[in-house]
Amino acid sequence: MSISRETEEILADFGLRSSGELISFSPIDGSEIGRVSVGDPASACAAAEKAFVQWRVVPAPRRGELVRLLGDELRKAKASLADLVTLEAGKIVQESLGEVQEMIDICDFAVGLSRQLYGLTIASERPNHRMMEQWHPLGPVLVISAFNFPVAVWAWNAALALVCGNPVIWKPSEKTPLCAEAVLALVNRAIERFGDAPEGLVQLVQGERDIGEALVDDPRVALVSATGSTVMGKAVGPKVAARFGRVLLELGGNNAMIVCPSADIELAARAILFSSAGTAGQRCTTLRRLIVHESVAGALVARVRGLFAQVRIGDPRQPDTLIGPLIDEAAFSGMKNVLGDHLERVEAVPGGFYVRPTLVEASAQEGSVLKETFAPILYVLRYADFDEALALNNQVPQGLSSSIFTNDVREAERFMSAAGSDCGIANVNIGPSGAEIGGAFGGEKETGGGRESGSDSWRAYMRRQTNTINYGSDLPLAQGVRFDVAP
Ligand code: UN1
Repeated sequence: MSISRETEEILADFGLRSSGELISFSPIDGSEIGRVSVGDPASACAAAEKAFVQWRVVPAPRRGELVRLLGDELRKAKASLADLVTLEAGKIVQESLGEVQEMIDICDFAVGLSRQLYGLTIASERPNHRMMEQWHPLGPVLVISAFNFPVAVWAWNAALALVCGNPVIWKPSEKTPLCAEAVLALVNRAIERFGDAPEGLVQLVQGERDIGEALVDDPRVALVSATGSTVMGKAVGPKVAARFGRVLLELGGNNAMIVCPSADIELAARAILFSSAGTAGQRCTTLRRLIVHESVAGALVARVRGLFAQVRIGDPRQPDTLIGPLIDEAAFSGMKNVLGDHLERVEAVPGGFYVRPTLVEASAQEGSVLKETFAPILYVLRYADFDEALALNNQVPQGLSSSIFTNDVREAERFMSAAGSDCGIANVNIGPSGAEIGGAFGGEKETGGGRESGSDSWRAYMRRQTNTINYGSDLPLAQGVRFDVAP
């Protein structure tokens, strides 16, 4: 069956038919697999503003019920949605299933959270006074998502935004519009079962950059949560700041792994394969720099080279494939610009861009080693002294994820200490990618500083209100200030 026919059948499962001016291509063979219509940012913002007025007063646990129903729909449609992710984003089926599971997990998390949007009670310095903090809904949340996680990253944001009382507008990557349509179909099923959600609570606005920009500039959007390149973030951040809106940025990573003399080399090699070559190197958490102690470098590099030579690259629908295609020709050119003739293209499926992961021994951390190339290139840097390894980990503009392989507790603890890794994520004896939803996800420096998903990331989707209540018959002022009118 052709890829477009396969896509058509899956879309039919979601009650969808392809039509419109925006074309989706499958990275598997470059063929057209469907079309969607470009959305209207202004009417979406107007509808979201109206929906907000109703949704913000719905009790949070009831809002959680909608997210519970969404999780239920996702469980039922897990296999078909994963297949669509594979067809449109080129991920292997295992990873696509994992991505949908990540959506289910965050829904479960958000349902629990809908009964735990806690504020503090604060001891007042004044007699007969009470202080407290409340968390109120913020307003419409715009989610800009990238092709590489075409459904999960939206879910991290949407599940939290909804229980926090906010409408959601989704501008997905123009490379993965069909996945977004399918998710919206599931949202609509959940909304139907829920019964009385306001119209316009969850909207999809398809389009290219101009559509994203119009949404970003709209003052009715209270929070812009954007995932993508640092270049995109540099454009979005100042625009939103100029209108005093809120941003949550999850941008580029240039993630390292330090491998120490005491490390379990076989474990490290397996983690390196998954984190550098998995998803064809197209995760923001992908391992891009291997900082390895000179005493173990020879053995580890040989082992990783062996794994790269042997890993199965090809059609992501095949169960034994570990590495699918790059998203498109532009991604291939980006990799070619760095590797030149060292780039090994794999002739897997005609029309697709399949590449072999490539290890590059770098003598210094400079040039392309400092940049995020969204492709499976792994730079190797050798170190002699642990301080040098830590410095190399941190001496890049990005600060998303990092990891260390060591069995020396001092090295592990130093790596996670205030003077250690400067990244938002620092792992021990696992690679830098493949995070669980329970933790806060995001990073520092050019990664943008935002935190999504678990822990207390929900606070970014709410506004904090401090309340002081006087239940006495006097009016004492804070700091003991006297301001009395003479009798
Ligand atoms: C991304 O690439 O934008 O930690 C997100 C991971 C995934 C999320 C990656 N859970 O690799």
